[in-house]
Amino acid sequence: MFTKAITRTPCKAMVDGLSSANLGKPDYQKALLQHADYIEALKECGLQVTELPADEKFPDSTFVEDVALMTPRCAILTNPGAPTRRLETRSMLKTIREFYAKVEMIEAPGTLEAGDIMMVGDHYFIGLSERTNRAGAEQMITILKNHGLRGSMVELTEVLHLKTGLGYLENNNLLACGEFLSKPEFQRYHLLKVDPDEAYAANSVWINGTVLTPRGFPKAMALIKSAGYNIREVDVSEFQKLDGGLSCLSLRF
Ligand code: CIR
Repeated sequence: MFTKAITRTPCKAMVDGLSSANLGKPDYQKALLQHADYIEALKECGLQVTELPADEKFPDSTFVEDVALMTPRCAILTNPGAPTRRLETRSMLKTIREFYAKVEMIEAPGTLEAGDIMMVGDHYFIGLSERTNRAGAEQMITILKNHGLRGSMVELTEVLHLKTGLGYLENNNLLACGEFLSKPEFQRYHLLKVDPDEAYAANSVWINGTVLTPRGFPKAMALIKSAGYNIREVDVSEFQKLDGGLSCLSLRF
C-alpha cells in the first residue's frame, strides 16, 4: 500500500517541454485543471499529497517520477539522461530528504530516469533507453542490492521509458503493449495486452487497489475492468502531448 505522493504543479514553460508526440503544444490552463484532478484522484486513493510549486526553469519538471525512485528502504535521486532535465534533481533532493533518512544518488557517467523503472514487489525492472544508460542501471542495481532489493535490465527500442509501455497492476497482472509483449522476462505474468491504437493507456497506475487510467481509451479500460479492478479515469491529454503518462506525474511511496 502507498500512503504518500509528491507532485509538482506544471509551469508555464511546459509548452516548450520535450516532445516527440506530434500532438501539438499543450494548453497550459487545461493542463492545470487536469493536474488538479490528478491530485484529487491520488487523494481519493488514500494518498497524502505533497504539492511542490511550479518551477519555470524546467519545462518538464511536472514529470516528477523521473528524478527519483522511492523504495520502502531508501530513496534514490536519479541523473536524468535529458540534459535539460538534469538539474531538476536539485530541488527534489531537498524534498525527498524530508521523507527518507537514506538518500542514494545515480552519478555521471551513469544516467537514469525513473520512468524507466517498474517495481514488482522487491524486484525493479530497469529499462535501457535513450535516457537510461547501462552505467546508470548498474549503479541502481548495486544500490538496490545494498538495501536488500533486486534489479534487472530490460532493453527497449520503441518507447521513451519502460513504463511508457508497461504497468504492473499487482496480483501478477501486467499491462503491456508493443515490444514488451514478447519479452521473456514478462511471460511469467498474466499479460493484459493493450491494443496498439490505445498504447498510451499501458501507462496506467495501481494505487491501493484502484487503477488510474487515462481518459479516452475504452478498450484498455474494459481490459483492466475485466481483471477485477476499480478504475478512476483521469484526463491527461495535455501531458500526453509531451510524451508524459499518468505515472510520470507523481512519486508514490
Ligand atoms: C520528457 O521527455 O522528459 C518529458 N517531456 C516527458 C517525461 C515523461 N516521463 C515518463 O514517462 N516517466
